[in-house]
Amino acid sequence: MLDAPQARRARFITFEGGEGVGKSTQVKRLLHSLQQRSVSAIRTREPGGTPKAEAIRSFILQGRSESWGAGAEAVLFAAARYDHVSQLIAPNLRAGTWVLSDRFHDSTRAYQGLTGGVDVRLIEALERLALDGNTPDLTIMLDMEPEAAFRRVAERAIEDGLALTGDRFEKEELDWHKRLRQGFLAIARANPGRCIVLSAAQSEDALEAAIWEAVTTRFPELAGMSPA
Ligand code: Z5A
Repeated sequence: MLDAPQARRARFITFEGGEGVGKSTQVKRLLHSLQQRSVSAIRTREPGGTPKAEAIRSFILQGRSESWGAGAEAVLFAAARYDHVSQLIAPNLRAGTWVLSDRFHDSTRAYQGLTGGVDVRLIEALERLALDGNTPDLTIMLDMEPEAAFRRVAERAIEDGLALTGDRFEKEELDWHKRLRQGFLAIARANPGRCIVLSAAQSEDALEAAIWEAVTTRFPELAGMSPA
């Protein structure tokens, strides 16, 4: 049972950026750093994180909603997020557990909104409903040239012995990914109190250290905790 002060300290951190920039890698590393300091924390992802949201993830990433258009897909991502927030994120934060999410609402803003052309009023209305006040305390935007990120994804596919087929977003043209990158950077500029942009074009260890510095600067209560 967690005491009340710990419950008040639980933080919600999201990782955003294009494909292959290293979000999943760094979410796992930050989770490890927090747990080493006995901070109660979980990692999750979007779309997904709960059984219902994972079902919506499969539907979208298999391309089954592609012909519906970006507006309907924004609604689908929001439906997944509604379940994810209400069933997993909010209860954990209330219980004093930190939540780290691999993508969250900024992905809808960037993919469906700024790149997909969906009206900002729809994006904002969906966001209000799905988040229900659970805005991230900190968003770490990992930024790098899409060409270099693609090489990483290709190398990962070779290492895993998989054909590089890609999901439906990975198949978009390079120019589209460059616009997506600018979209994420615009979101960060518009939300300087919440977002921090870090170069993803550095080693995993160097990026992990930069993220830890950003997290401990934002949440000084962590700075004095030594790893077990
Ligand atoms: N989407 C949307 O449109 N709207 C929304 O609201 C939401 C999502 C929530 C989900 O895909 C798709 O849904 C996504 C946006 C859309 N589009 N796509 N594609 P996903 O979750 O399957 O894919 P992703 O989020 O793009 O993840 P990813 O491709 O797995 O990339 P990553 O998590 O950023 O990278 P990684 O897996 O940590 O690393 C990739 C490889 O690089 C791997 O082999 C690592 O070992 C390597 N790596 C990682 N860091 C480094 C460094 N620093 N140096 C060298 N190599 C590294």
